Amino acid sequence: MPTGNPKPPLRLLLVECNNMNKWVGTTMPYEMHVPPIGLMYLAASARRALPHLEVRIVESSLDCPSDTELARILDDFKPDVVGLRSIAFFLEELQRVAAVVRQSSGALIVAGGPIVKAYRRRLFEDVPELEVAAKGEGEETLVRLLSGEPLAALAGVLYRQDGEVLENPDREEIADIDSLPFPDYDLIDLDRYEKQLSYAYNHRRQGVLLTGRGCVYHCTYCFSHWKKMRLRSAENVFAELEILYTRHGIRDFYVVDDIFNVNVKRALRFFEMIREAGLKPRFYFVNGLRADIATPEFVDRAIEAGAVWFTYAVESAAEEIQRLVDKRLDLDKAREIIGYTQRQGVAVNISTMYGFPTEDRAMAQRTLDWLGELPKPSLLPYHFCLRFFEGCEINRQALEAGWSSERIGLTSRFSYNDMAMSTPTLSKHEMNEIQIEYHRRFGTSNPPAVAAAVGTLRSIGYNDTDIVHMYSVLMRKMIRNVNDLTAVGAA
Ligand code: B12
Ligand code: SF4
Repeated sequence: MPTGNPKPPLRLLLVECNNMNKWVGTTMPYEMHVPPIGLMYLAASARRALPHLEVRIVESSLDCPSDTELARILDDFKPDVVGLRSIAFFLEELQRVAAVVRQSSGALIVAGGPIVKAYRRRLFEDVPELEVAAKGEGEETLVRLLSGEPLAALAGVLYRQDGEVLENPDREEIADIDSLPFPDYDLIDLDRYEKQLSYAYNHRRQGVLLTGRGCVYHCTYCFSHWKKMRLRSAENVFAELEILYTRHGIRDFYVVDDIFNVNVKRALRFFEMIREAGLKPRFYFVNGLRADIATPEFVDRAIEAGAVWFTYAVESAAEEIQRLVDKRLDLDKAREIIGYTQRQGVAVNISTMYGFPTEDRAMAQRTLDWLGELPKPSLLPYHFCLRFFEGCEINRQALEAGWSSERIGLTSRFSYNDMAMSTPTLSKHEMNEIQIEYHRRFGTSNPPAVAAAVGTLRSIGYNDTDIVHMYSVLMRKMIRNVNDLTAVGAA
């Protein structure tokens, strides 16, 4: 018989507010869903600190795309607090979720994630139901909030009081991120995520690894809501991987760091630990690796440890643009290591963009021609049009270059797939030309490029279903059969 007077459970519902239809932009049945590790990190810390806490995590586009489904979840779980994570792009979804929560429950509504840094006080105007918003890193803030710390004393939040929005000072970021508990996989259904497309467009039991927070570089277009760069130790990352591998049967790990290879020594130590333990995972570096600090040794050891997918962030091959955005990538070194990685037979993606302030057609052309010097095209055929996020230095640079603030503000609400808007130095017609040339030379209108990419994908374990679903999303057309792919590409 339990004795004493245990605390009544406190119920926390965490909702990833996203709308995959808006993102993919069509009625495509295949959607990308990635385990929401931001919320899984929050849940792990909150559960460790508050044993009487009951937590549930849902993803709005997966679990409750309709208001009725969301209301049912609220009615069933009866949360005391609802925590919402979102990004600027999904403001309308955050609004929808907050409105349903308020209609169906009396729970405290707290928001977090990149949307808070992007909108700050304005978020309270756009989301009238919002009571508290957490800036930046959320673990400590959430634990203290749930523990009952008065809002006035709680660092790292904005909150509504008597019709006013008040802002407290930022919270100091956790210096030793090895001290954080690992994201809580018990709160998500891995089988369900396996049915969706992963960040690398395949169907797998997905492990998501975040081995560091923040970046040492300061590219002017980059939206980062971490202040200082902090890395987990190789030992700590390996310990998480081992648990996911042995306890959860995960073999596929998607690394979502801003820049995984910033400390090469740490990366090599991590790969060595995997080799020594005899584990056979597959790694997908789905976010940018910095090409001019990657070495053949890094690539070789990564592949030995199971890496099958590398993404190098180049952005522009025009030196003026590299200087403007303060990326200053050594393009010769980048060309060399990208070619080297491609020759190892793994998937290599090259992130490039156009539409920078002051960039004209000739500068944009240099990026296309530079791509033409590589042994192979990027496996993912994306040539992005630059998007602007509130709070980034590049917005000021664009204003200086004569852009209207309205034009700057609008772009963060677009998906990568949406049509680009002209700039003072690049007309819409020129942007179309760039996209057409990109796809004709390197992308989906180039049958040999598509066929080569399909060959690489097969060699790293993609089956026909993965490939058909992946290309249906990339081409925004229903592809029925892998053999139809080159024909569709040519169309
Ligand atoms: C993985 C990822 C994806 C994945 C998965 C989506 C996801 N879960 O975010 C995919 C590939 C689907 C994706 C797509 C897109 N993404 Co994305 N993505 C990321 C990435 C690389 C990592 C996110 C992550 O897991 N971070 C790690 C966790 C621990 O951090 P977190 O989630 O922010 O959570 C912490 C805090 O924010 C806070 N917190 C979060 N929620 C809450 C809630 C409460 C209640 C509290 C108290 C605290 C709190 O506490 C958490 C722990 O400290 C980030 C870049 C980055 N460095 O964060 C971009 C990023 C989030 N993506 C971004 C964008 C723009 C997109 C797209 C719109 C791109 C496009 N134009 O098409 C699409 C949208 C589709 C979608 N579903 O999100 C932007 C958002 C910018 C903005 N101002 O809003 C970012 C910041 C990248 C960037 N620098 O531009 N993305
Ligand atoms: S774009 Fe990449 S390298 Fe540049 S600051 Fe952002 S994360 Fe760092």
